[in-house]
Amino acid sequence: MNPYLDIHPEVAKALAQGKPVVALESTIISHGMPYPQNVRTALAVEEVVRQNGAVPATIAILGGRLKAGLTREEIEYLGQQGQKVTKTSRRDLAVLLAKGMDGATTVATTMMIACMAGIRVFATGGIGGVHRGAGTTMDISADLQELARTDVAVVCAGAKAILDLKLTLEYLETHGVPVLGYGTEELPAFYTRTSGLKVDYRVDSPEEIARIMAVRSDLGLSGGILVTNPIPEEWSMDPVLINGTMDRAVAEAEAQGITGKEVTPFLLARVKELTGGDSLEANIALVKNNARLAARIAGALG
Ligand code: PSU
Ligand code: MN
Repeated sequence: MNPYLDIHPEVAKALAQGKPVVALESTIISHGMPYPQNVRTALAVEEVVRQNGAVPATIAILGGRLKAGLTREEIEYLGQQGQKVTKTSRRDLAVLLAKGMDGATTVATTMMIACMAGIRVFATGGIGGVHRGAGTTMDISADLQELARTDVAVVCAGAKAILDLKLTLEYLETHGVPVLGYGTEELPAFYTRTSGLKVDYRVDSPEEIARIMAVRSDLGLSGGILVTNPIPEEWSMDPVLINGTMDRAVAEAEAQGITGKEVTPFLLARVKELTGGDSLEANIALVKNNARLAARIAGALG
């Protein structure tokens, strides 16, 4: 038993009975969306997981405890705290526990805690990646390295074009992370279904993804897989408009000298401001869509 980990009783019961469980991240709640839409979305996403036959486990750090599965009150608390909560990546984890602090978990730390709890499937919106200009800034999200080492399937809508998507794919290839496209050969780019880049393999059912996970486990291959699930057609945004907005946000971040862990939250907030409510609506729709697929993959794992 991990002495730092609290598994919510409903999650623990499902895991003990071999029932499907889906992990959900909390940086998307604290840093990814404004209050109160963040709380409403987090609860709605949990509901989508349930409707698709799995138990949701939203992951965070509260009072120095790793939490797999949160109460409504805990989700409400994180949503209200917003950016005051520490955005927690791998390097922060032990420090936060030692200090008894709260932390919102990124894709990287949500994967780590899911793995500690025995949860194999995780749904989010977008992952971090290689930033544009990484050749000089070396800004590469710890999410990628975590995908390389931790055995969790991450279901996302691709990554935002605030990143260098081509270099992100190169990095994942180097580190042996398969990038699967759900019903598509093309890498989706979060707000849009297209990026002009190819995924490694197209997959067409949750069962197929579960089979790939089973074979990886049989072979003793460590590391995650990335399942990219395009935003539903009706929510897909105009690529010219959204890409122009992202270019502008990236230029502003550079001009203002934003660095380190502040870069992604800054870009997310600017894109949201510049597009008004549209991007937020699209964001909520794609997270729900990913939660649905993740629940079905968890169900197919058997
Ligand atoms: N990309 C999004 N939405 C998000 C994030 C990324 O489209 O909410 C969050 C996730 O929690 C992700 C983190 O793990 O940002 C990556 O941050 P960084 O680039 O600093 O590693
Ligand atoms: Mn970074």
